[in-house]
Amino acid sequence: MKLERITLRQIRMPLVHFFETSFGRTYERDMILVEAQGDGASGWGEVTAGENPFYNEEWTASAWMILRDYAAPRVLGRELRSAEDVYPLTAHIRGHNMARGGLETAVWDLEARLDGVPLWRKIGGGARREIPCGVSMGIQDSVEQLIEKIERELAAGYQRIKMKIKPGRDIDDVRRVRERFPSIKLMVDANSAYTLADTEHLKKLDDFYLMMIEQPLSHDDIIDHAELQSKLQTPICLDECIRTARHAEQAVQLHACGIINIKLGRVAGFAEAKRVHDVAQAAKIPVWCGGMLEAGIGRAHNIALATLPNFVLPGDVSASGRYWKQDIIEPPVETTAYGTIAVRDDPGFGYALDRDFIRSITVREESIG
Ligand code: OSB
Ligand code: MG
Repeated sequence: MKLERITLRQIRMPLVHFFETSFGRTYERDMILVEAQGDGASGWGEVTAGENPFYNEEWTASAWMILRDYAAPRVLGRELRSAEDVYPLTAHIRGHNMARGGLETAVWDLEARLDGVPLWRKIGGGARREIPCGVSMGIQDSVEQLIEKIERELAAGYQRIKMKIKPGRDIDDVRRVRERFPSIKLMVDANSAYTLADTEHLKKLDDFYLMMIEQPLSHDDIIDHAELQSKLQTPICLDECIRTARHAEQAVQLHACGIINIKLGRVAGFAEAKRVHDVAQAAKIPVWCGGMLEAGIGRAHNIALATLPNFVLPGDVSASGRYWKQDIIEPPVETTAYGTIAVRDDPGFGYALDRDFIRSITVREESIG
């Protein structure tokens, strides 16, 4: 397999409802689609970076430059034995995993299409025919609003609820939600809003039999999480700070978490995501697939990833309609009445692209090669 051309397209899509985390509010997404062309076919990937460098160091504009000036030139024209080769070819770039991952996942899709097989098969998945789904609820203007929205998501069948927390919107909000829904699978995500000085405060969360507390401490920390985990009954789930399989190994060694959230972009694509998955599985740590408010391509890649065997917990991958009035794929991602997404068997990521719609929302386009 040899890449002849890589095309970047930046698309802009308003969210159906704003999404608030401890680091800010998002109303509209600016995403880069990566089309990798070679051997007479095209594969597609999506860059999951945010619009600002607040979740990690990347944002849409930085990802564009990394892809154009560093990642694409390192892969174009090379004879690739498989998509596995992309990760080492771009490993010279420090950080910028989401930019690298946008290209890497496109090459996996290309390879699957060239072989005429679904992406989930290409990556070694297929442990389940339907993936279990939860939803991630942003911070709302009031807890009443949050409760109302949770009611709707539970009625739609979603299997677990994640609520975002931040200082000032944590213990009391969680208590209200738990009182209203005594037996649902409930978890919280702090997106690095606390420090070890908040240990006594965070221990109050142990009263609400949460499934897990996601990334309470710094985005780049593992050691303090180990310290905090030793004082909490609730399992810690790591997100931001697990950027490589080596980080997963270190988290295991230090007992820093009981669960890991795997995001394709954060770990630079499928090859490293599989290695993180394998490290966690060997340590008997369950994993689930996180989300970054993806459009259809990223969502479809997440579905393929979540068919690997150790993705045993409901993830943050949910229906397109929760985010978009119209998605860039056909059909949109939909869930069953009992909160799962059926895995598709079409070649590659399994959905058709709505090219006319993509063209209509493209704000920038550039081809390399
Ligand atoms: O930490 O999981 C996170 C969205 C943007 C940035 C970080 C996170 C999230 C989510 C949303 O929780 C998951 C989704 O619904 O796509
Ligand atoms: Mg998170």
